[in-house]
Amino acid sequence: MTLSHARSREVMARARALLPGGVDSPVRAYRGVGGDPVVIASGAGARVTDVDGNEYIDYVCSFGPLILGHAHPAVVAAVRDAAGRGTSFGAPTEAEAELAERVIAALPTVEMVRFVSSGTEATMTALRLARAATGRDLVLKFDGGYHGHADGLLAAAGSGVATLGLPDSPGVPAAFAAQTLVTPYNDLDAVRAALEAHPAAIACVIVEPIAGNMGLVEPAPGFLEGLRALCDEHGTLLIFDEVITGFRVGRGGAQERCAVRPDLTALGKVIGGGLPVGAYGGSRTLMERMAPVGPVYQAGTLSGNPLAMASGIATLDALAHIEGAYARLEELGARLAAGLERVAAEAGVTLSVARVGSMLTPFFRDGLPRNYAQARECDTAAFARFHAAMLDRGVLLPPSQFETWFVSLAHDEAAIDATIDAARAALSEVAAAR
Ligand code: KE4
Repeated sequence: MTLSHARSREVMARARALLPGGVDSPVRAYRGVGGDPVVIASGAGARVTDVDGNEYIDYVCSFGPLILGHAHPAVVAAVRDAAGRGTSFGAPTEAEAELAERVIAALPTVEMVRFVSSGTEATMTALRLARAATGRDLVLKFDGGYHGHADGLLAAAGSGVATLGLPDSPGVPAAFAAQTLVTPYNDLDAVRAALEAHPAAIACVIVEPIAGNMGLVEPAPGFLEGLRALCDEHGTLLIFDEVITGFRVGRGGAQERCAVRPDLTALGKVIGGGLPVGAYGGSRTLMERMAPVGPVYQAGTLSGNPLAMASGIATLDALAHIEGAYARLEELGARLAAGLERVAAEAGVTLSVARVGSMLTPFFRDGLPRNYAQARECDTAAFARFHAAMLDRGVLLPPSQFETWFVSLAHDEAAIDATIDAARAALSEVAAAR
């Protein structure tokens, strides 16, 4: 049964004349899977409805923020209530302290935090703070790690592991990219080599403690601990980019699960509950280097916006008051992963499913990738066929093999089982298309 997408196509034709690719963020344009994106009209719980009236079980979940599902009553009420009192003041509000207290109470290494409006701002500022604190200019990131679109973080790996980065986008000056070293994820030797090749010159290592932007790639045993030790040895700060994992893989994020203590943490997504919020935090000593207390500058007209704060507070409070929330997310994620593996085996399709809690990525390759080079070996054509076949069966997946699926607390066994049934048929289509 092929769904009608006539109205989506009409809206996208109009949007393409107004917005590059008709979108405000490139991944939404479906270049990773081909075909036309569906235009979403509304969401409720685990489902979204497009402008043609087609309903989908949703695993995009806004790429992570909607851990409670769409239009959660408590979140909607909090945002409506805040809006009625005014949307922005350019002045301190109590809600910022309210959300800050919740974030600090949850994260073992965060004594002080500052809110911004996106994950990009959070990581960009964390790097600036690390550079100011160490007096060093170079930073190190990992191939396949995505930390937002700040110039210095759009750097691709240089020729060797210790060579300086190259621009990963036109418009990024070579001089900016050259301040960024890029090494393979899960490769401590490469990090050690880079630190030794640039003694006392690397301000920080920024890492996704559970990588979500290659698809989901877990840290190898000892990798994060090894980064901590190498950073300590070289006077380099360790930054955990927990924009995805913060409050997603547990109340204390990945840093609580792995018991590795970063010097700075970047946050976003869940702490805004679907409204624009990012944050960075760490020790009081480090954070009080930030203006107006210290000299390191960062600012934002809508930083700490009352509606975004209300959404974040409502989301974290709902999470905290749902008995066994993370155990439930683990249960639903495990059910989905096991079902996908089962129906792939039935269809004779090679699929390796990576999962941590309610984050998962089925990789169309034999074996779980340990880094971006291995993730890129996936059969992305097969993923594209799978994505289209699932869409046609009422399941909305992130439109790229290199993204992570998200399960929310609004998903239930019926939604998961319906997804697995759709996957059984979709994977048969993939197998037949070979
Ligand atoms: P934003 O600036 O998009 O709020 O956050 C940037 C960011 C930082 N760190 C991590 C680990 C991230 O995953 C992101 C953004 N994630 C992507 C999806 N993989 C957002 C989706 C998009 O770009 O449209």
